[in-house]
Amino acid sequence: MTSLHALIADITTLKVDAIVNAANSSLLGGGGVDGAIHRAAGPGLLAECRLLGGCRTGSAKLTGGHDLPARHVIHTVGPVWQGGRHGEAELLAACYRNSLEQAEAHRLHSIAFPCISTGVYGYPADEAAVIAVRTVRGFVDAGCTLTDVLFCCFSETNLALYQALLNGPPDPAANERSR
Ligand code: AR6
Repeated sequence: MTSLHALIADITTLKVDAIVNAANSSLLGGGGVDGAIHRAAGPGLLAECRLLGGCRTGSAKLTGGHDLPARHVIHTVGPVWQGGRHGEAELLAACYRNSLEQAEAHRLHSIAFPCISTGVYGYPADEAAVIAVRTVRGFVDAGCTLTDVLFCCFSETNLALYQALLNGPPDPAANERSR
């Protein structure tokens, strides 16, 4: 059984098996949560990222956590919001699913997600939260190694969105993960 929780925190402070980074396709750092993760992890993270050859939008790659309290970082690249008709929802769902696949492949038990794409990339926070919760529920309901999935919010607004979704009725659109 996997428990899903939302909280407000700086994701770089969380002592979990993996934190997820909302990166860009270079994987070489940036602003927002990406910048915060690289600052807190130290130069070893950038050195490891240089070996990865970037990452496509919707995909995910795992590194060590270096100086972070988290053991690993799962880097994923969210879609840039372009109005919603350019496959953004599918790509955002793929970020969550592929990050969870990485966690499961490494037999991790706890993972924390930021609100991917909702900062610089401009994805509407409410729509992004629905996709995040739906995708994670669909994945864990099919059974996995994870015991704890945290939605790490950086604002009260986002926290309220996640709490409403997590405490609300089951989402009929939460479908089984596709492998
Ligand atoms: N802990 C948790 N959440 C945070 C933190 C933090 N320390 N800092 C920011 N957030 P963003 P994106 C929240 O812009 O939209 C970078 O330059 C933030 O409030 O970090 O996917 C990358 O290199 C927001 O809710 O990521 C890419 O170029 C969420 O994290 C680009 O930004 C995501 O905001 C990716 O844009």
